[in-house]
Amino acid sequence: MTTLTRRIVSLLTPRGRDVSSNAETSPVWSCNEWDSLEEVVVGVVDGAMVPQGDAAVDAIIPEHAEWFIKKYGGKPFPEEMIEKAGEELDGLAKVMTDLGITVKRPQPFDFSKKYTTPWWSSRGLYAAMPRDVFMVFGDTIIEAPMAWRSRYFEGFAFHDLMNDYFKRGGRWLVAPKSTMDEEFYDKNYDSRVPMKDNKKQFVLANNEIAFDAADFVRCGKDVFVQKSNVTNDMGIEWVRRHVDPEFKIHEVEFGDLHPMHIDTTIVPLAPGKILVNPEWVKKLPPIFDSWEVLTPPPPVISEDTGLYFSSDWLTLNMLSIDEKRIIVEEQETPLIEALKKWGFEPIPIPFRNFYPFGGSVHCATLDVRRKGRLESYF
Ligand code: ABU
Repeated sequence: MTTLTRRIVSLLTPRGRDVSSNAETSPVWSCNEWDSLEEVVVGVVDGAMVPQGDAAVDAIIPEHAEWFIKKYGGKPFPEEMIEKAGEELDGLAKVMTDLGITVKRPQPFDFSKKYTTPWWSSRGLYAAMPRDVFMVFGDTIIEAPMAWRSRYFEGFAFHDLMNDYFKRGGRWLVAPKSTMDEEFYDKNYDSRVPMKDNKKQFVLANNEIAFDAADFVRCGKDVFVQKSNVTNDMGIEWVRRHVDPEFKIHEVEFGDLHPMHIDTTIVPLAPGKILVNPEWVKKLPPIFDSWEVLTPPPPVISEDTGLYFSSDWLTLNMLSIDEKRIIVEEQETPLIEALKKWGFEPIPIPFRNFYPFGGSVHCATLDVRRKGRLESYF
């Protein structure tokens, strides 16, 4: 697009802005999950705390993990777990640095410090999962309000980075915080009865804005979001109203009965190629009709895989370096073989010790800059 055309487009678009005009110059630019990665934030587990159950935490804790929360809730994660997961995060950072990608890490932050709002008190969680807190739409970083009390101030652990992106020309939009008071959570929600009258139930009342960024997945101009135990209707509507009008937000629903984050449910890997969770996705919305749907083998998990804050499907929580290369956990060998068969080039790394913190490689990262343009793939 020439400068003159850009200028005309910017005069014509409803908010007077051409999103793509900053694609070359902004430190922030990412429109999908697969364009060539140039800069990424990798989380840290230093000082990670186990959350003290609030209703939204309780809503997603698997029964087999309740003992862990009872034992450690409100206390630091055991030192050995932090050490091993920290080594894996450093390894992930090194793999990407060696690939020529700029890697940034969050600043030290004291998550053990108790804080008090007018409604409740809590301690923090961690800065392990930048994906949960931030998402990038073109040249704009959106900071999510979150829905766990232990994550109320989590964004601040990344503010040195965000301030720097802002100073260098990036746009940074912060969603309004909710009170997270008693009314914010639905008192009648019972995680053992996640369906009522054929309708999925969620722990969040819809009285204030709530979303985690990881409930959104980007395919250029089309962005997909699910309602979950951390994302409500008001949160989705806030994003819809505040992103540039080029982005279309599609709400989707799948079969996960305790949903929290969409990045183990549908995983777009390249234009026209999407990996889907076979347990939860029986049918994709018609917009994907022209896309190739890839069905992965079951995850590799053993008795000692401590999945305390997630489903069994962290296997799908991968990070694309580009349309071919994908970073994937090294023990997920059936998936690695399937990816090769489909023409991808998996890059296996050890990441098992990170699983007990609730995510894998996708959760642990935020792709701040990818090459490419804002396009429609449908
Ligand atoms: N934060 C990713 C976890 C999603 C899942 O439990 O499958």
